[in-house]
Formats: sequence, C-alpha cells, structure tokens
Amino acid sequence: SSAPLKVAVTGAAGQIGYSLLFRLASGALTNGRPIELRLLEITPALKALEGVVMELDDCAFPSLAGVEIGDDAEKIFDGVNLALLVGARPRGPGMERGDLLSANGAIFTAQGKALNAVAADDVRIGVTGNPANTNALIAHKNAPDIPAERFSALTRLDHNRAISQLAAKTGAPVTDITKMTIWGNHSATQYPDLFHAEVAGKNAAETVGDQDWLENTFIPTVAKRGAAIIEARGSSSAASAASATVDAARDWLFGSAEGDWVSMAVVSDGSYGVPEGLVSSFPVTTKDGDWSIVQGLDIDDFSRARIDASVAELADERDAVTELGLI
Ligand code: NAX
Repeated sequence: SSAPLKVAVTGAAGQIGYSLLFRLASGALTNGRPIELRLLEITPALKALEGVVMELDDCAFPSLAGVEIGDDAEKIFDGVNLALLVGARPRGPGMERGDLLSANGAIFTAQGKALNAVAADDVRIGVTGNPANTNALIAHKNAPDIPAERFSALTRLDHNRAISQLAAKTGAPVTDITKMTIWGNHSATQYPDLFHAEVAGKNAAETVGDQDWLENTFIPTVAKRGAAIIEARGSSSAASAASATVDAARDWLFGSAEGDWVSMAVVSDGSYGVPEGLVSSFPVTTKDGDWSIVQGLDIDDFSRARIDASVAELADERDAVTELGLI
C-alpha cells in the first residue's frame, strides 16, 4: 500500500540517530514507500533534534512523508507500525551494573507501556539501545497486549561484522557468505557460529580449516569489535549500527533472502535449550513480518558451551531486572 509506514526512533538526536534517520528517510527501509518519522528524545535534546530535522528537510527526500518530534512517548508512538528503540542510558563513570540496569529499566518500562497503549496493531519493536536484549525483555514485559514475537533486540551488527571478517579471511565477497549465526547476548559473550555458515555454499569452518583462527581470532574480533571501534574512532559504532538497524528491520518486515537466514534476538520458545522467555539471538528466517527460528541445526560440544555461557549471562540479567521489580 502507499500509506506511509509510521516509524518511531528513540534517541533520535544521538550518534546512531544521525545516521539512521537519513537512511530511513531516503527509503532504504521501505524501498521507496513513503515513511513518516516519529522522533522521541529527552527534553534537553529536543533543540539538537530540531537541527537534525532541519537537515532532513534540506535533503528534500521524496519518500519522507512527515516528521514529528517530541519528548512524550504516548504522543510519538501513537499509531506507529515500527518502533526502533535506540536511545538508552550509557554507563557513566562509577556506575555499577545494577545502576545501569535500573536507569535503562526506567526508560524501557515507560516505553513498553506507551507502546502497549498507543502503537498500531501491527507494531514491531526493535531494540538497539544497550543492554539491548534485556531492554527488549523489559519493554516486552511492560506491554502485555503486544504479542511477544513483536519484540526483538539487535544482533545484526554482530552478524554483519562476522560476515565481513569471514569474507576477509577467505577472500570471498560478502555476497558469498550465507547462514551466519550470532547466538546469545549482544555482549562480549555472544557466539558467532562458523559451523553452520557457508562460503559459496561450502561449510565455513571446513573452508577456513583453522580452529585456532576461529577460536582465538574470529570469535574475539567479532565479539570485541565495538571496543576496537571506540579505540580507533574515539566514539562508539554509529553508522554501522544504524545500517544494521535498517537491515534488521527491512528483513523483518519484508523477508529474509531465500536459502539464507539472519540473526535476531527474539523471545525464546525453548529452541536449542535456551530457556523460554529469554531474549536471545538465534538464526531466523523472516517472512511477511514474522520470524521463525531455524530448526534442526546440530550443535556440537564447542558450540554448546559457548551458547550456554552467553545464555547464562542473559539469565543473570533477567534475574537482576526481576529483583529490581522492572519485569
Ligand atoms: P548517544 O548517546 O549518541 O545517543 C543516545 C540518545 O538517546 C541521546 O540523544 C539521548 O538524549 C537519548 N535518550 C536517552 N534517554 C532517552 C529516552 N528516555 N527517550 C528518548 N531518548 C533518550 O548514543 P548512540 O551512540 O546513538 O547509541 C545508542 C545506543 O545504542 C546505546 O545504548 C549504545 O550502547 C547502543 N548500541 C547498540 C549496538 C547494537 O549492536 N545493539 C551497537 C551500537 C551501540 O553501541
């Protein structure tokens, strides 16, 4: 249909927002279908956000049907079909993990409730703001009328990083890399899996044939890429995070490629021994706005231990936010 897709972005005046909004407005998500942007920020950031909107105006994007900004989630989320929750509280100096979880808990409980009250019936919610998996869990638990499968957290950046590293190692173009999987948490414990990935249709782990590289170079490089970007650039990944946010939303709404899958952190149904209800990353295929976890993959002992370690961290985070009364 040609009715504009209503897309909310939170933290719109931030670093990721500065890249994401222009990709969305240019039609990268909707393939040219008109898009209406609803931009949520905290009150002190609204002036900066007005400046960003001036720049959006100045692009004269043909697919941008309207922009609304504000600091009231119930107004901004009204009728949205997609909510990209990017804004979050970063860990400040001296902040303990519990402080970080409560600061973000306050944001994601409120936003979950607001989405529950006013979003469109077909809303999909993608969480980029960290700790992404647990923030998605909090939003989901505070939005009882929205089906659990409408919530996801972003592990697509990790997925894209893994594709890029494998392409560089094998000399294959990124388009030859398929069936990449990130399992678990979007954190340093994540498990990028080469045992099911393929390079030009051949098993990636066998093609690489180097367990030492897989274990001691590939996995840590992907898992610690965020820190390497901060070290090099002086600030955290922004354009790549925005690009992954668009990739994830586009595939979710419009479908993953035939013969391939993507990584998304979704509410577990117990697949692969991941406790039901945890928001954990899985290999998924998507079609018509729905995802389904790829079933039947053989998980060897090496992979089992890595998945279990990351899932244990997610269970700890869930227990911590349960104790804080956030879910
Ligand atoms: P910035 O600090 O540049 O921007 C965050 C914005 O969120 C700020 O403008 C702030 O005012 C706003 N904000 C805070 N509370 C809000 C609220 N209650 N409602 C609306 N807006 C609010 O961070 P940026 O670099 O853009 O990163 C945003 C988030 O993405 C961070 O949590 C970051 O850790 C996370 N990331 C997640 C990644 C992923 O792959 N899942 C990778 C990149 C990034 O690190």
